[in-house]
Amino acid sequence: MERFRFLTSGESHGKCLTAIIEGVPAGFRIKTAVINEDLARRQIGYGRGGRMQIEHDTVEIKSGVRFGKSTGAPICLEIKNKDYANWQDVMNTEKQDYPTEDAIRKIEGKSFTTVRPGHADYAGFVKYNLSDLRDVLERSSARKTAIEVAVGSVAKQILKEFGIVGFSHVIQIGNVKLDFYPKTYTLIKEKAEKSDVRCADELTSDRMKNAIDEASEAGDTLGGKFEVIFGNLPIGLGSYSHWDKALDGRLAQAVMSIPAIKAVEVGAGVDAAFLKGSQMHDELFVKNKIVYRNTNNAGGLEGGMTNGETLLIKGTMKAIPTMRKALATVDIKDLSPASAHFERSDTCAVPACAVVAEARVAIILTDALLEKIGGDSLEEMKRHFND
Ligand code: EPS
Repeated sequence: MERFRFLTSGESHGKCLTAIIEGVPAGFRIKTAVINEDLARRQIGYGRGGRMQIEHDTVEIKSGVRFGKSTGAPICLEIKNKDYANWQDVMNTEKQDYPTEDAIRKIEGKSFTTVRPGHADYAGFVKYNLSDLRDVLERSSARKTAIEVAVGSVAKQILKEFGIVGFSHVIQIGNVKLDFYPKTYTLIKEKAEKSDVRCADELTSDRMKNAIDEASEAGDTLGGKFEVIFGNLPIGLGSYSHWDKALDGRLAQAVMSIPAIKAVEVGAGVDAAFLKGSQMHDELFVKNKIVYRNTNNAGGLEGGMTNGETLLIKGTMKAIPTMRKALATVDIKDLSPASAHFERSDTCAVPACAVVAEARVAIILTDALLEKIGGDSLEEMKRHFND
């Protein structure tokens, strides 16, 4: 069974972020410029912190692609952290036997022991038996989602060959909700791409930005909600035959494991609780031998499989736990009461998170497509797809 899978490595302020993707069949056009566009989309977003001014994320394809086309070999991607220039002493991978006084000052300056409630700090410190929470922060940071977006961009380039396309948009920040959706998905996409909070309505975008400003002034942070939409999916990706083959479960895991996600919904999602069977289920009709439906409460998934309708996934992100308004916590040095650690962070990262979720969904869909149609080359996949 063909699989599209990947591993990443890299710390927030380390040298670079790396991914190795396995399972890209030969013959696909993989464009660096397209990956870089997606990386830039992740960086945009009102409410982001100072780091986004330092980084201009660009990818280097290091293997698995020749003359712009995949060869079937593993693809290695790398994004350099520009900020590493300022962290070389702190993030050095080698043990320094005689560190300079300057290096010691820098390392101590970046060490911390006051747990941030809501972050990975406390459980990470206990689990890995660490003494400096810097070691937890560096890998648990959402910085690693940059390389995941690069992997997702490769997946999107594969899906596009089969006409499968998708996007993401923000539907809530704090208590500001998108109430009026533009009529078509094309319009939602166009408008969301133009908004610096990825929201498809200008007035709502402005209200979202005001909410971010207010939170920022108060030293607070904001969460929200986004939607990922993919269309033109063939029927039958995923399966009802076993729990781990169900596509809804695989998509939920992919979105749920993005840092700070607290809920994932498919189609009507949590509103399904309020709907009677007669209101919830999408009736089928036929015209000219083509089956169609007028509603999509199922969000494109029935029985853990794509059903030919548009895939609709929502994600809820909690407010970022690194806050100027310090919460009560403990110091792990001596378990004394303390104020939580603060360092440069974002006030709101929901727009960026939407782009990350779009990438994760694309990865799962590519895996499921390969699983269904198989093939070691684009040509072979196309033959299987059209059969
Ligand atoms: C991020 C980079 C980080 C943070 C953010 C996401 O940069 P720095 O820590 O250097 O400011 O802006 O990470 C977090 C908020 C977090 O809690 O991990 C990025 O590239 O997305």
